[in-house]
Amino acid sequence: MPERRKLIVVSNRGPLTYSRNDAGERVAARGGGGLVTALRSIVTQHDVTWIASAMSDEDALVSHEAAGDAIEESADDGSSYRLRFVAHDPVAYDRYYNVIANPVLWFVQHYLWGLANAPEFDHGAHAAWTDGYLTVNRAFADAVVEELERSPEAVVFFHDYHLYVAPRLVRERVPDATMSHFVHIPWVMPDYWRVLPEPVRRAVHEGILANDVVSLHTERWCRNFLRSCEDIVDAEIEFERGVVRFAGRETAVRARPISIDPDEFEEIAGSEEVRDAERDIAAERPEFLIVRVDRTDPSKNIVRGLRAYELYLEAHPEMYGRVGMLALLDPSRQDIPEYSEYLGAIQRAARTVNDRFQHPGWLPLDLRIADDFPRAIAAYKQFDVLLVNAIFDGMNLVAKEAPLVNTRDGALVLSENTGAHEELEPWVVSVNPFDVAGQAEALHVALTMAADERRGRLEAIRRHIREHDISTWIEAQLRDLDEVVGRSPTSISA
Ligand code: ADQ
Repeated sequence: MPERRKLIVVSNRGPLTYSRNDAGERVAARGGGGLVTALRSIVTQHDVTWIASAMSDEDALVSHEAAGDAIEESADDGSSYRLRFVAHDPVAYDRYYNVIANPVLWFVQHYLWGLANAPEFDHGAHAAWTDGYLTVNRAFADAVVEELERSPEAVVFFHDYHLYVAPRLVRERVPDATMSHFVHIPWVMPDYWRVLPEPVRRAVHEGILANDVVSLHTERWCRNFLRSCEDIVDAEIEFERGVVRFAGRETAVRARPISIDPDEFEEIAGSEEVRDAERDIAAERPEFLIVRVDRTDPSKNIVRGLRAYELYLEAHPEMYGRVGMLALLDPSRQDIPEYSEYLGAIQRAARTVNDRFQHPGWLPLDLRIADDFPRAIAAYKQFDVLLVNAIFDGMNLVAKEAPLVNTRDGALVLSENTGAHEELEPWVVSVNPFDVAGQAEALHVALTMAADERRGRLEAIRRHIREHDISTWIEAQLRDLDEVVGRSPTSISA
């Protein structure tokens, strides 16, 4: 067993959120999303204080009742942890989340703009930066500083693009804090960061460089990070060692690919709810089933994936009636216009496929837009081909989860721009996310791959995931922190 450590985990979304049920009682629901899924196991292994935004009115009330302090919570397996909600001003939070974090930073870090028409960084965006993103980051930094006063030996573990500025604000007040930041999404080339006004892109880089360690999923994102630190804030870089020197400090940059908890996942796959959903899918499925599971996010490239399936059907009339695609899409970020428009585009593309090809007794594409986790896991068990064609994706956990529980020796068609591709490349059918003709051909290759070939590849993926699971990921990051702790300030200010 690894040594138990005091950790302060800081992320926008917490592991659970409270609401009231019909009887007026307070109930907790598990938070969704890749980050929370991945981090949940950390509370069982270490002494964790988790700082997160109050997402609901009830969360804010919980925070108010605790006078802003943490409450004791327990994980599914009974291990206890401290949970501290930060209740933000609703207008500041809306600007931070719905104007800057998701429509700006997420879009930058997945190259989602064609620059001829977007973005326009207007007065509203400038105000959202100063009176939204910075305000919320300041509130997070205040909470971290208070927790460090309580437990000075704790290490701080920041997560993701919502919190780029907070580390610097903590460093200014607690110079010897030990801090690490994990970025769950890609890091883009320096010139794309120049879409953002100079003070904004500078604040992002200066903020994150206040950490002792910055980790990303892949070597590719690390290289981009090092290059952009050199270019945007003129930092001194040692590319070979993965070190950035800036403002008299050193930051180590490491590739630490996130993973899953295989045992927990197999348990979920065997649950009653998932087996019920699987029976439904099995009763309706055609001979060959292509599956995709995504949030309705433009970065996931769903529209091009549907177009590729249309091209595949056009080229393979022999498969009519025998093949089907099941697209399980969790509606995401619908308060943001780009996301609601994207959902419309998905529905139109789906309509085109079915209008062109369906005939009595055969629906080529079954599109389900719903938040239905058990059905998603049931589909993981049933696919013959899993399609993951993201434009860019930090890792993509679906590509790791689904092969683990699949029961049909299914094949994985995987975008070369996902973090998962850096690990799984030898065993997947690789696709370029923009090449819809190539994706159509890849579907054909995957659907006609010999059975022993499919089985061999799937087993190799499973072995890799078991050998590189979520605890490996967490322990690697704690080791990275151990390496930097104890460095004297003089030895780092070269
Ligand atoms: P996401 O963009 O959310 O994550 P992904 O990695 O595919 O993408 O994770 C989605 C997760 O949600 C999976 O664990 C999946 O099982 C789960 N899920 C699917 N349907 C669900 C539902 N209806 N309810 C709840 N959960 C559901 C971001 C980055 C990724 C990175 C992860 C983790 O964009 O690149 O892999 O964080 O770092």
